[in-house]
Amino acid sequence: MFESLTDKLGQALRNLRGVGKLSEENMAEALKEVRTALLSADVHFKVAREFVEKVQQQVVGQDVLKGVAPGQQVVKIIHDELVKLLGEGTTNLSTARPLKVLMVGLHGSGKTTSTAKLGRLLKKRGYRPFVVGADIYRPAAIDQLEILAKQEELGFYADRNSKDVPAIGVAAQGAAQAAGADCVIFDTAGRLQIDADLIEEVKKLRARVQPDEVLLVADGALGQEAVNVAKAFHEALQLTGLILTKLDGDTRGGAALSIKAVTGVPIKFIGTGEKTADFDQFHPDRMAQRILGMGDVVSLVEKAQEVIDQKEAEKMAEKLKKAEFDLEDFLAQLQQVKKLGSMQSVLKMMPGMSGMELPEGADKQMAHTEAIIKSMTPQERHRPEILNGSRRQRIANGAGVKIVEVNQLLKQFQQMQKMMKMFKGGGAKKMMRQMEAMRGKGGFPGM
Ligand SMILES: Nc1nc2c(ncn2[C@@H]2O[C@H](COP(=O)(O)OP(=O)(O)OP(=O)(O)O)[C@@H](O)[C@H]2O)c(=O)[nH]1
Ligand SMILES: [Mg+2]
Repeated sequence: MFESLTDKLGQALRNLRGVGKLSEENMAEALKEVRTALLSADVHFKVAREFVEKVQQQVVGQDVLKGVAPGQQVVKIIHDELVKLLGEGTTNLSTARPLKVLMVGLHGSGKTTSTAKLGRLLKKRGYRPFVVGADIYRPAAIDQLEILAKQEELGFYADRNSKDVPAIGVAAQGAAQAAGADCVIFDTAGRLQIDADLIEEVKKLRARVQPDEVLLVADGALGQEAVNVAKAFHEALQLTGLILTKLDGDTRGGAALSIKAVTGVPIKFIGTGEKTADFDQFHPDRMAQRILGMGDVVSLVEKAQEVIDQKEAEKMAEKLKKAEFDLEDFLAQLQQVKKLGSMQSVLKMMPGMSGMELPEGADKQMAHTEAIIKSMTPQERHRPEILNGSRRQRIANGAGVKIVEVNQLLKQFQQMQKMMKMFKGGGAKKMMRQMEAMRGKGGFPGM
């Protein structure tokens, strides 16, 4: 459901390329796309609005980090805001002992499976868990739980003859205590839709067993409907947490964001498959990455922050402004880009670009450029105009390339220098035209 967010973000953020400072104007469109994407992914309009406002506050006025595209920097900010939003409230389970957990949710959301999964997990954490089949409407549900309990070696209680759910709850607690269990998990019945009878029944059970946790088991693939369900359950039962199931497969976890934002109930666990082992404590940062679908943009930005020396970058910018930028500086820039990995791997980490192929041999071209500059003497790098035919041949031999490549590089560099001088002389418009003209010709790799 968040695929569209990824695509739209990718598009909107691509338009930010070349922007030096993130401003209200140049961000407006991108943020509008973020909002639209959130809305179309069934996020409540208030949540979407507040979220975008928060991101905007952080983004506007930030200098663009050297070495990352402004769009990527925005992705990082969106990511961090998502983590904050998803992570508010504790995602830890109550530490009470004995621990009593009530599982509620719609039909087929994964209550019975999650009951066994949670039992298994708590057993690993040193508890002696006991699971209770309190679904009196489907005998098969009780059998299902019993099989899972056997398989995971958990205590088990059910009363197949009783229709009195609260009484079953009380009897189960007695049985659990007698068996020396210190954790009881109640699996309850679901309905196709939330209805008054179901809520009434669970409310009574809740009153009788006084659980430490009331966990709503919600199908992660549901959209807006999941939010309504969660709201209704929360109003009736004061939920203490959520278990989002079926986050394996294509689900992007959009429901997670909506439910969490609307109800304020923290997500505590996620189900990622049919097996009892497919169950994890919830991690806001992983979920944020999943919702964004931004591959590794976030780590790319972090890497760039680490790798690219801010001071160094400022010095470069100053040189560029004064038109003192020479091939030596250019080489240093190339090497900075290289620290991020190959051009293709850098591209892969960018939103919307992962499928894009660099023109054949872009990395090779970059390597050639580097080799050419390295074959020059410091004097030549500083004053390329002294490079006559024989020097160029020597450099080509040294770099293992053809002399035309050396000529090409020098020509492009000359054009760039011209532009820098124009810029220095205030001919910004003229420079823009020049740049437009150059764009078609490939320009410098890595610039
Ligand atoms: N892929 C996947 N399937 C799951 C997950 N959790 C549960 N299921 C499957 O979803 C189906 C329903 O799961 P149950 O645990 O029976 O759901 P329930 O909420 O107890 O259903 P009722 O008792 O009928 O209300 C089963 O086929 C489970 O195997 C999950 O995290 N991933
Ligand atoms: Mg069930």
